Parts: sequence; C-alpha cells; structure tokens
Amino acid sequence: MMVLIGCLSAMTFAACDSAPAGPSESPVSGSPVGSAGVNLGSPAVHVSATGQLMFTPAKATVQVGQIVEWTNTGSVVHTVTFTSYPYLSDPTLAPAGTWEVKFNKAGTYAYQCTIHAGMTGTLVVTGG
Ligand SMILES: [Cu+2]
Repeated sequence: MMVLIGCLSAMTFAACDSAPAGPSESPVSGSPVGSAGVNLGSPAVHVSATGQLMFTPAKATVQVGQIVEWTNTGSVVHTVTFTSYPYLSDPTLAPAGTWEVKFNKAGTYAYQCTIHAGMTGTLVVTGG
C-alpha cells in the first residue's frame, strides 16, 4: 500500500505504470553498461524477488565488475526489467529461477517487474 501511495503522489496517474522508476536514474549512453545471464560467476550481492511482490533489498550497492544475482523466492513469475537497458533484462524470472547482471560502468540503475506495478528496485554501481 505504501508503494502505491508513493507512486500516485510522485507521478502523474498516466505515467505511473510505465515510468522507469526513480528520478535519480541517470541512463548511460554509448557502449553496453554491463552483461547479463546466468552463471556469470560468484554473486557479490543477492536480491530476492518475493512472493510479496517486492525486490528485497529494494536498493543495493555494488562495485563495478561485481555480480548481482536475483532469485525468485516466491511462487509467481516476475521480470527484472531495466527499461533503459533491455540487454540487461530478464523477461521471465520463474519461481526458483535466477538472473545475474555484471555492470562495467558506475551509475544508478533503476529496474522494475513489468508484471507487478510498483515492484521496483535500484542498483547503485560504484567505482570503475
Ligand atoms: Cu513481479
């Protein structure tokens, strides 16, 4: 409920569902900012996509070159969608499934689950 209220108050109603989340996002243009897949290596940061329709932790910090791993700990399908970076996104994170991203550029990266409105997260990538 708090997420819904924040969304409605922070943005226009029409933009609520489609906004890439977070005024702090600063898309980095040019060459790919990272790579994604499964079994990239040993994750430094773990994020759960939960049955409560949340990313936990919702905000995480990782260093350039480290791997972030999402695990779907619930029983419904989620997505890990970086609107500005489709090649980092997983359109189908099935229950018990994992997804990993390794960033090679510092920045603030917002992502969301496109299935569940308001299910958003932020990664802050430092160093590099
Ligand atoms: Cu979801």
